[in-house]
Amino acid sequence: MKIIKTLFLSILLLGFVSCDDDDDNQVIEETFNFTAQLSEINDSGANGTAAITVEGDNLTVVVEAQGMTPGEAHPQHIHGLENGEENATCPPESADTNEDGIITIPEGAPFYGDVILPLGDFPTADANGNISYEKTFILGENGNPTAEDLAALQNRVIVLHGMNDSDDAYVPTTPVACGELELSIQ
Ligand SMILES: [Cu+2]
Repeated sequence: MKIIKTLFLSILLLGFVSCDDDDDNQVIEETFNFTAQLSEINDSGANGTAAITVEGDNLTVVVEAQGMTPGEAHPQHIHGLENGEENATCPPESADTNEDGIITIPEGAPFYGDVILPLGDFPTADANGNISYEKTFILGENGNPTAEDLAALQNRVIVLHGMNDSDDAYVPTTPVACGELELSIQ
């Protein structure tokens, strides 16, 4: 009789354990990693890499770029199409609709969309034109988009801006490098 009782208790206990395993009320903060290869736009000579890690409401961005205009601040953003369901892309040369040789922000917008998150403070390229940037943003705070607003980051792109025009005047808005974010499976 004692054995049966023990057995019964064991089964009951096992039952509880497996119930715990199925508990989906637990908050599990998964980490998602995204990467982008940044390629030049507008014959800027700029290129680089970007990596984004999202853990709960923390979004950390790392940008490493070369060939940027030395000593200048370079605006950089996560861009995307409305609601994030459509995949944003980097603009092809044909995006230069007025054919003046420069794809401007609005000319690129049909491909990469609006600014979803400005990656401030914008970094200044060193004397060799290199940028090394890392910052963590809290989603839903300080005017940052929520995780919901960001939607699927693999549908977003990163755009770096800022180069000299043909008169050697620095134009901070001109897109110089772009990369489509991809989810990297760890
Ligand atoms: Cu931008």
